[in-house]
Amino acid sequence: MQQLFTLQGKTAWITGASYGIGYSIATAYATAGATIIFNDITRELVDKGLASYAAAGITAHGHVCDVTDEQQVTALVTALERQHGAIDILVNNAGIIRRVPMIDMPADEFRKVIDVDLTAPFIVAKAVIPGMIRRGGGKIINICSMMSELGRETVSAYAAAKGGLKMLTRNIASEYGAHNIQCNGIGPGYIATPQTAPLRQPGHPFNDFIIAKTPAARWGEPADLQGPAIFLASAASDFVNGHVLYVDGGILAYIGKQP
Ligand code: NAP
Ligand code: GCO
Repeated sequence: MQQLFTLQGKTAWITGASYGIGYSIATAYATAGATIIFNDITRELVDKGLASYAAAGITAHGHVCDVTDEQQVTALVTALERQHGAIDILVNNAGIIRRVPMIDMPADEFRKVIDVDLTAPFIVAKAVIPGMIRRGGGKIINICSMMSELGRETVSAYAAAKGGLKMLTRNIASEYGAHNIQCNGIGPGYIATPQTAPLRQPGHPFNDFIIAKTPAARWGEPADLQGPAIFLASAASDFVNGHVLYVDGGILAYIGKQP
């Protein structure tokens, strides 16, 4: 049964994984036997990530690549496939958020969020899928969000992107399932990372709100995503396709604690 969950001999590329959720998923994959490739947008971040992986005893391969730049992505995939062979597992993790009331948000800022959170997963998956087809299959995992299902004030661009990412996930599953490619999503709840640090400040009303909205009565930790990520990257999920696995402590199931 353990063989179902091993990643031994697999090559995994996790985008934007110098820290945060991507780093946590990458360390779990390394522990499960995978070779780890990650990218980030600056040399400084990649070096920071390499140091973190090394401190955890992991020999990771780090590359500077802006996932919104199709030329950079295509060149990196060519180099990775030459060095490692086809990429077995892709995690589209890189993402940004801008919390601005919609009517105050400049269109170019809206486009930037869509570019990173939706267009980039398209660009990276488009570059990786041909190699997966040649190799006889692969796993694609898109990091979606509560905002793939729910809206809230100030996150219109992010919700639009993550809602689209859910449907892109389903479409890749539909279009490439016949090539033994499984494409699924992970929908984290509210996780304690730099991205949510502004919401977790002591006394911030949103902090209390999320605790009341989460049956687990706590913020998630990046480590909470490791088991689900291994499941979706392993043979254990070979007949799971087009699914978004919500790892949210129960938020989507719960009306919230009575004040
Ligand atoms: P994070 O701490 O902000 O990390 C995001 C990573 O992506 C950073 O390393 C960032 O680099 C990188 N990145 C951003 N734009 C990039 C680009 N154009 N090219 C390459 N790398 C880029 O975020 P996180 O909390 O770990 O979240 C990771 C993913 O999970 C995101 O897709 C996010 O939307 C999603 N998510 C997060 C939560 C949560 O509660 N934290 C919940 C649900 C879903 P920089 O430092 O240069 O920006
Ligand atoms: C926000 C938060 C959320 C989380 C996550 C929830 O401002 O509402 O940043 O969007 O990042 O996406 O799943």
